[in-house]
Amino acid sequence: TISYTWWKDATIYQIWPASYKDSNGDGIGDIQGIISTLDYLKDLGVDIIWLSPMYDSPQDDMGYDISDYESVYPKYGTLDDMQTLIDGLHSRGMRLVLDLVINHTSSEHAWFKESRSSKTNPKRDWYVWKPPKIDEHGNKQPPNNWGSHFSGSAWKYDELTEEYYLRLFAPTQPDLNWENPKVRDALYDSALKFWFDRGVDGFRIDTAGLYSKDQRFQDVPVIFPDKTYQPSDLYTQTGPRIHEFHKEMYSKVTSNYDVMTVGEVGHCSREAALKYVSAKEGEMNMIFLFNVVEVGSVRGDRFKYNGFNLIDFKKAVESQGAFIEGTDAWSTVFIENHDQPRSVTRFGNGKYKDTSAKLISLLQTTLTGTLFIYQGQEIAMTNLPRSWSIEEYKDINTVNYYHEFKEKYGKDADFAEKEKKLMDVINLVARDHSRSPVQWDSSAYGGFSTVEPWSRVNDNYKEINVASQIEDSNSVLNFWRKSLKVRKQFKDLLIYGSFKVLDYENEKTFTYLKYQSDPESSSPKAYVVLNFSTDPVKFEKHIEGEFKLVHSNVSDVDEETLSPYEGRIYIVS
Ligand code: TEU
Ligand code: CA
Repeated sequence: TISYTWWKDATIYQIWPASYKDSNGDGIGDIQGIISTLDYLKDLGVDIIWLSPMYDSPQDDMGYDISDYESVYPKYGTLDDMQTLIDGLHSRGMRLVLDLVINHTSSEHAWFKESRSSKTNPKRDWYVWKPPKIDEHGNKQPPNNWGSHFSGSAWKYDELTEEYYLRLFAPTQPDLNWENPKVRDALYDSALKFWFDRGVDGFRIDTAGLYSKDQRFQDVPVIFPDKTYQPSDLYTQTGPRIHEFHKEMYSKVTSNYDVMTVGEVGHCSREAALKYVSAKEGEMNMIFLFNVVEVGSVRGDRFKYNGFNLIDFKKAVESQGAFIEGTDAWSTVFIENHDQPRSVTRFGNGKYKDTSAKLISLLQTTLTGTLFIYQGQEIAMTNLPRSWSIEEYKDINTVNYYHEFKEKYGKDADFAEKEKKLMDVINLVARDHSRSPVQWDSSAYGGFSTVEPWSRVNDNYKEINVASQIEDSNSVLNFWRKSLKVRKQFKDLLIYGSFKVLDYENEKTFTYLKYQSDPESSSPKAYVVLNFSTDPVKFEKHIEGEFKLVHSNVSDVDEETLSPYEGRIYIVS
């Protein structure tokens, strides 16, 4: 039996506030800009908005460095604007999910200012402070060899009290000490309850696996031959108390509201995933795993990229969703977000841009789990042009990586060649590609703003924008609108169904079944056929039965052949 819930049925649309829509002509997106598009989102088929951090912040990591949980970054708007957004969504039968960033705060947060002020301050152990290690030359060194996600050591030395503090991300993102119950209770009050009491319907929980650190703080094995550090998720996803902390947060706060939580864990075992999101565990409702978005990447280093292949992609799709089958757990379907490049560039093909974007829509809308789409994905916004230089990239992850790379190899005779290779990878996988302003129309700055925006608009805004696609029945936007309707129409198969790949070894096609009872039974199934290649391929009927075509991304469907990047959904009885 299927247990339907609003957060399983939903299509969730992620908004990156800085780049979505500028309503007051200061070049920065804002909450009033979001409010002005609610009918557009409703009409697209969006049920819930996930709004990335809009709290007060120095913006070093674009809002994932929060200086006051109970506030709004002034350039985005006010607490009243947030209430208008919440009410505007609820009046349309829609909902709002915010971003919960509680592994760390900004170094500008009042808590950290107190904590760093002296070793005896009552908030000293609200963060993770350690004395330096003294090396054989008598020099101060970090307490261990942990590496940051944003390059360099995971420890920042603080002159005032002559100690290091832990920062798994930027030096201005000090990790909170979750071992301290006062920290946890303060977070439950000001990061969670404050917003739940204003009608927020849930949270996307940032770095949900990192809060519990092994308190021995031992060195970890260095895994890359060039002796670079590895990021925290290779050793802090297995913190001894992580499930205890999530159970406490659920029982003390989340369980008291009709809300949902989705944890950004990224990498973990199947057992851990089931502990995080089985209903009976009482931790979180669903999980973001990075299997699909990291196909071809070297684990732990976004910019060490080995290239895409379809077989790995099929395995990643299956492992990200099928682990919940036969359990009371739930998962997510996504292929873009603010940390990922544009899917049509990464997994599609610029020469078949619209067709491959629609193919990705067929894939995403036929997979089991809660579906997330990212702003601009619905109109097939692409990565930034390869011609743009490193100066156009603003994301701390990209900028730090480039500078560290230049420090390391800048004097090499073949640096120009090495730099070109790195720019090729940055041009494919940097987080900046999803953070350029949304292209609303062909007017100046893509209709995002009336002045030059904080981040350069992609050069192709005249060809790719919402306005030109709204009226075009053959546009990617209208294809997504239909795909979302088809997903709901056959939700028992497409949202809640089981999954079986039929062509694992095929290097060009990705074909699978979605079904309710078992693949052999005569009950209706969805039969999804996707050609992820530039070649026409033979259409094979892997199963018997009456085939009814319900959606495809080409107008003339040929019985024998799939054209390049053609996809089809059949219901087979
Ligand atoms: O991301 C955590 C995370 O694992 C990724 O950021 C990844 O490690 C990073 O992109 C480096 O490749 C969450 C947020 O999604 C991200 O935007 C924040 O920068 C990060 O946490 C810190 O809050
Ligand atoms: Ca603005």
